[in-house]
Amino acid sequence: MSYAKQWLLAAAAGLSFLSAPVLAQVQVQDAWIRATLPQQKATGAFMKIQAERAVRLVGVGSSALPVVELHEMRMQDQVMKMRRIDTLDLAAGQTLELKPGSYHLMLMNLDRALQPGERIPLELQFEDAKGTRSRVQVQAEVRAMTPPAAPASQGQNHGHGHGHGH
Ligand SMILES: [Cu+2]
Repeated sequence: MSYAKQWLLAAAAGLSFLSAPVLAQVQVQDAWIRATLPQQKATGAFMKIQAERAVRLVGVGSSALPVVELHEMRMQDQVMKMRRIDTLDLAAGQTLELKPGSYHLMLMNLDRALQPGERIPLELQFEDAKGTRSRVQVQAEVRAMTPPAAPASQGQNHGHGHGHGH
């Protein structure tokens, strides 16, 4: 599929006089969401974003979730703090990894548990230096992650929580 995409980009570059539709200059890979427990209202979504040209991430959303925000996490006075940010700049050629403990999408006000193996559509909106906007849609896979500490209740052993991704 990436071959086809590269071919399309090359074709669009070669045929630019044909007012071709704006093609995304951004690739999103390895998008995943941390699975939630039934009462859990929020979780994170993570991915790798690669921009061929400098772009700004200006919007995030999902047709399947009530609230999606862009967040950053950073150390502040030796405490990890999370806050919402409106935009995120990517330099040309940069691959930015949204990952636990860093930038992430925050999925909030969840009304149901997100189960491992589910696929959830996420949409990112980018703006380039000319102000042209493009959208990238991805299907993020929900993955179970080993909790940092075992809960005090009786342990349920799910044997599939050890994947560290590819
Ligand atoms: Cu967050």
